[in-house]
Amino acid sequence: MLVMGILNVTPDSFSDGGQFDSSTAAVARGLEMVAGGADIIDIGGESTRPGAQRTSQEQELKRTIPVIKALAEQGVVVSIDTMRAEVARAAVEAGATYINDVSGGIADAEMHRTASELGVNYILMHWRGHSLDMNTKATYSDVVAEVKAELSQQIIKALTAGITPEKLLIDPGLGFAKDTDHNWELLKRIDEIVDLGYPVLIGASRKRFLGGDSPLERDEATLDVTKGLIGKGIWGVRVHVVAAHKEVISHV
Ligand code: PMM
Repeated sequence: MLVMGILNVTPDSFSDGGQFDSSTAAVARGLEMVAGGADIIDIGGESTRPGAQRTSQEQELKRTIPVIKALAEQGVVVSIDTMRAEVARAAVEAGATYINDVSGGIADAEMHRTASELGVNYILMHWRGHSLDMNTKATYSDVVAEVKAELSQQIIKALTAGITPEKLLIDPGLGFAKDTDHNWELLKRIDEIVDLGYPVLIGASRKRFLGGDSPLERDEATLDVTKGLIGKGIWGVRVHVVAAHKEVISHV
């Protein structure tokens, strides 16, 4: 199981509290995660926490590109966390080799074509709408079956746009238009998502469904989720605290 370290270069990120909103600090944090064993660093310039307003494309580029360039130059495997095709393109030109699109291609009609043209890895996440009102879309009769069906639809679109199956990864999108019970049900029945046949990434780190009053109180619970995923054919976990996850995974 790979460990993807989260590097949110956003002043309003719910978990970093804006601590790493300058490029220099962000690069240092990225290198620290690499030293801790991170296989990939996922760099995002737009907050997707529930209720968040959108960030402008210009702002997103300004926050992420210098950090991507600096880390890629040092040989770090970089992923760009963006829903915008133009940001993805600039990030890949700066050295990113993964596009992590939390909207799975829904937010930007050009995304799948762009990812296909760039020929990089594309992480397609389950998504039902922007963060501002996504909680109103958390209605399912069978969350796993519906997430699976909606992921399948986007997978077909991605493949039709020319993304090759070898470059495609999927993510059930914990916390995105899902309430607490939905997230736990997805984790419990994660094998059904793995059955889709693509590498699966899981992002549970510090999310509200884990309980606790603040994100920093959720690190133990995040580790427990990762422990529970071991042996289930999961490709990677997207986490804030890299070294502890590496440790847990290596002890299997
Ligand atoms: N979660 C967040 C942002 N990007 N990307 C993927 N692939 N999966 C996720 O679950 C995911 C993501 C929101 O969490 P953060 O604000 O801690 O980055």
